[in-house]
Amino acid sequence: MAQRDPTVCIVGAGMSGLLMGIKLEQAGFRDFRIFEKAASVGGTWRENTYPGLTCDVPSFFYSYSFEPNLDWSHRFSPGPEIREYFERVAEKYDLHRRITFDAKITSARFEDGRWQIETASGERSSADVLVTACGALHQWRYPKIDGLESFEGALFHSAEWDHGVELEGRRIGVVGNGSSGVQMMAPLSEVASHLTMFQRTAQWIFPMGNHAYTEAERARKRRFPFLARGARAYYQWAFEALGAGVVKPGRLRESSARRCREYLATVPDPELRRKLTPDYEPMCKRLVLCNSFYPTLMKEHVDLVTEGIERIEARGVRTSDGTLHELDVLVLATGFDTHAWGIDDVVGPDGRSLKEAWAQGTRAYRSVAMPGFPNFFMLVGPNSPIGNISLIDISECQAGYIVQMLRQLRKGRATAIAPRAEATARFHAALLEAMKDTVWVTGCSSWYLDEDGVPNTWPWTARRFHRELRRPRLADFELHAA
Ligand code: N01
Repeated sequence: MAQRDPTVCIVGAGMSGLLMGIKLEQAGFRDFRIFEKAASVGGTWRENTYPGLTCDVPSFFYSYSFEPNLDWSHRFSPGPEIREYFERVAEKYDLHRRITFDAKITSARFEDGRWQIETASGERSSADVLVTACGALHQWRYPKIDGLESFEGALFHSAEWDHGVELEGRRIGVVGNGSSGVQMMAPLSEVASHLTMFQRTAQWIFPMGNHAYTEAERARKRRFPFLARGARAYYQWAFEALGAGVVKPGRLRESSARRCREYLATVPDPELRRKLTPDYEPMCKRLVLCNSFYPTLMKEHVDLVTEGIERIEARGVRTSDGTLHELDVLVLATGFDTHAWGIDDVVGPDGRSLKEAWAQGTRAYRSVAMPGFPNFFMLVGPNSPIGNISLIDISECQAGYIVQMLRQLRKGRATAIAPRAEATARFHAALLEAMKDTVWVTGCSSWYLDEDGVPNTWPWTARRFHRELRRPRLADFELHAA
């Protein structure tokens, strides 16, 4: 069969889409295009701009391995700095010429041996290979609360921050205490005349300071880049050990849980402490790393409200005890639909859609491919290790794997490749078995769980993920020639 470079369509110019572009360039695949729904790169770091936004993975680890930033300002650097990093990388690798902005792909159908792609504006194109790089946090979730539309103050989701709204001296309410809600509390308390957090479920907090690197520390890393590489290696080791260690029963899970409990015990007011005490195990939900949240809640003008929200009214939030909490600004830090996979309509050659294939629960072959969907690959697909470790590292692993699959197409070994159904079922069965004793299924609701309560994460170590994706096992794939 003739050798030919496949054409590739990448969906999304966030962290993983940019990475895929770079990896394709480096492997000599020049015929690719990135479609981005918005007008600039950066994905979640473009969309999330709330006060106090940081990444909960240390910056030296949350950066591409081949493109270290020697000059991070903090251990957990602020969101705008991370966004600038991705913009710089896109510039450096000259990716803009490959990106079509304001082009949301709404449908992708495998017909006549190619992916036929359509954008929201009706533009059509086709490619041999479709790679989704849409991330897990791109579709924000509005809560279903009665009267939401009747609020007369400013109302917005944490991922859609309205910077035109004056915060100084206003009464601000925050619904939700995940990482987003928790991170924004300290900066909002600096400006609000009154700040109220509406908490539905208490959250475990792991105390973790956010060290600001001094000018001397930064200068040293600029001068001796191996120090930055060392910092990356250290954080990778520490967070991967922590990430894997807390998932399964064992000493690390116990000691991390103890750390959370001890930290909670430092809250002096017994009533506040009671409200903050979760009724499930630490780490069952994604761990929130923060050491400014408890001190913020202790401030005079900050309240933690645990009565359920009955409804939203013109002047504020009415809770189940009948109290009306009057507000000028209401922030919905209510998270994301983490089971929305980017494109509404992906249809394989037999007319079956991805939605139908996932009707009994999302699954994939080792997080990157799907049986019945040839030449279709995913970055940060189902069961990627999305715990408290670097998704960049994970995406690099997946992108490397996808490049190897594309080499099979280039060599002319096949025109269409998809994983075998049995191999995927085997992988998924092992995954479900390994999920059984994970901390995620110990009795809490979290964005890790699907509708059936199955975690959408990776139950094993990051090292195992690296191992399983180092080289494709071609026997697990069906290779079709035209
Ligand atoms: O969202 P969440 P998040 N009434 O789903 C509550 C990452 N991250 O945006 O626990 C009342 O964790 C809900 O309550 P409950 C990070 O990985 C990325 O905070 O379901 N409350 C919960 O408290 C993180 O883990 C960035 O009872 C309602 C909260 O809303 C992930 O994103 C920044 C409610 C949602 O918490 C998600 O964090 C920060 C209702 N009707 C975090 N509905 C980046 O920018 C929901 N809640 C990259």
